[in-house]
Amino acid sequence: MSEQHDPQGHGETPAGSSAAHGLTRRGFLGAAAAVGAAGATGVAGALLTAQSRPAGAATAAEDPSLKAHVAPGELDEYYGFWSGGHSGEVRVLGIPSMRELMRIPVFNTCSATGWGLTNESKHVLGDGARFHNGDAHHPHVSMTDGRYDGKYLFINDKANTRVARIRLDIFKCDRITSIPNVSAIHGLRLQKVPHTKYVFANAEMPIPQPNDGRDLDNAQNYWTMFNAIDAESMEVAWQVIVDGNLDNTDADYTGRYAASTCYNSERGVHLGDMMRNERDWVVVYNIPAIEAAIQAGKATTIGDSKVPVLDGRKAANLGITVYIPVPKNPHGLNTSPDGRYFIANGKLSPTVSIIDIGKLDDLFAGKIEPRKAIAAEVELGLGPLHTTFDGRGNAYTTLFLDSQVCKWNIADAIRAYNGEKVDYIRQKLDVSYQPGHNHASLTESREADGKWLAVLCKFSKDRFLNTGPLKPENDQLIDISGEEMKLVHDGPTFAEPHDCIMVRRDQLRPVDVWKRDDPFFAITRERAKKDGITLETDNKVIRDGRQVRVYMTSAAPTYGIQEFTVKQGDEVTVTITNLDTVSDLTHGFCVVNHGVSMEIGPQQTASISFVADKPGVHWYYCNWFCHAMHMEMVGRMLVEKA
Ligand code: K7E
Ligand code: CUA
Ligand code: CA
Repeated sequence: MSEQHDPQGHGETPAGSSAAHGLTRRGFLGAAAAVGAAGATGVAGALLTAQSRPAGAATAAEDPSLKAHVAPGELDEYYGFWSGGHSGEVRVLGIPSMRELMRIPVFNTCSATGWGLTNESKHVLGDGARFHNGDAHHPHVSMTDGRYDGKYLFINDKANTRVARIRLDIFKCDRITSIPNVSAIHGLRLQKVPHTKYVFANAEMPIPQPNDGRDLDNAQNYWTMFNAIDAESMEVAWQVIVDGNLDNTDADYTGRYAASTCYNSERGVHLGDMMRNERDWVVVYNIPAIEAAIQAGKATTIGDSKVPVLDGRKAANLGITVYIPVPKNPHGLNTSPDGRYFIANGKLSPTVSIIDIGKLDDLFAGKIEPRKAIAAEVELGLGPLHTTFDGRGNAYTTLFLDSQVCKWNIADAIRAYNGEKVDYIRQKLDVSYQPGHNHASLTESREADGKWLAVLCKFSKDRFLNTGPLKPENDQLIDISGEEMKLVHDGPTFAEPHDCIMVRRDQLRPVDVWKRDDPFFAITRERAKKDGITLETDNKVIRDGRQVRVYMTSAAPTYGIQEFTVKQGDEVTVTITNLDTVSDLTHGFCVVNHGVSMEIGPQQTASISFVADKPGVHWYYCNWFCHAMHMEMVGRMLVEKA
């Protein structure tokens, strides 16, 4: 197996500007070992960890992977929420076991739960129900006073320009908002303080505005926007037009600032154009100034959209944005948990830029030049993409091209930048391979606890059994509780968790059984009410022209209605209320040969609509294993010839 850099891995490297060209990974490690003692020890340790597992009985000191072992029946310390990339879903993992606990369908269609098929999920999907794909990158948990409050998880859809909310009491997506006037929502983070009032979302791709066929080939008239979505109503609160494009974003711990990286200050449309400038920038948004400008009537609207839009381009001079030049095509943007810094990750530059949040007031007041807000700009290695934190003053940055995580000390980096002779790099750990995001436990909150670090590697290559041309990605878990990072687990994943977030298990309060008045199925309850149905007791068929509404209950192992008759061509809606109150007693409803499938959890009401287009006998059955007589939980739909 080749140790050369992947050709894919080099897609973003500017020709001729990288020292990595022609250098093998092994070669680079040799070079790094010669550079710093701390780095060299780390690398050697990493190689040992990765290559030689002690045989037979071992202690946690000898085999760090034992620390991640969660015995059968024991519970994990953390919930991990993993984005599902272009599979469009969210996955729930236990940490440190890395056991997959659940999948939450969001922008995809789910054969098991009926997401995208049921009436309730179609209602959530709204306009977007016509899409059957999504590209979910950035999962983030709502906060109060800079701590995870366990209420919601938000996630973006780059593919179809949406933002979704998942309720963390039921682990279901309850709202999806399509963002107008923009294209491809990428970076997403939440206001941390005083609470998550806004979901901040970057639109990545510049487009003409309105995008109605004008200016098709005039890229100098393409623009993009920074978006704020109200976390409770899920309405778009406002949008800010910016120069360049937008990649990742984060918010501060005062509630006043958010910042985004821009890699395409050139506003180029081709790869070469986007890499012309030595520096792009970080855009900083002044949230109170934005709210004041809207109050002062400075916003406009675009096309049919009612969302207030402010002009945050440099030339507009509204005092709502500043542009801080940083090298070159930066990617990740991460706020340190002490609230002091925004860190922009250089990607095509081997550096990270540390922005002093304490200087932003002066910057917006025009008292200092933008570059004066840079506290330090230090070199870490090749292809820095994302940074995470342990709450003890250290940062961990993924080096995509070097296939490493670099642990470095923020205070020492600033001292070194100011001329002191200090080594700010603590360790470089080899990961397998080409890491994108990394994420330490509780890192986006004031409570960053420096225990576990997940590193989401884009390539697994030879780490797992060969699955043909398409290989899994590799999510590695690293113990960061000590001085030295220790690799403890390799976790193969399917396309493509970009990012994850870990929250302490006591920070979530999921329910066991649905509440009968849950708003998730309010639309169905309303319809039943109009039909004069009591969902908890009635088993009835209502005919309304060509529409047939079948209401039934379920209790293991029977449906309240075991046969119903319709006419060919009828539009049938089956609504089932699960009377079982026992935890984990989920029923399903699947009609053979009709593409009909759904989950009905304990005390849930779920409904699904379809056309009975084939005369004959069509069995329906329960497809969630519920009882010793689960196989017998069946019924017949009799369809009379038209
Ligand atoms: Cu893949 Cu956060 Cu969308 Cu970086 S992003 S890797
Ligand atoms: Cu009900 Cu299986
Ligand atoms: Ca650029």
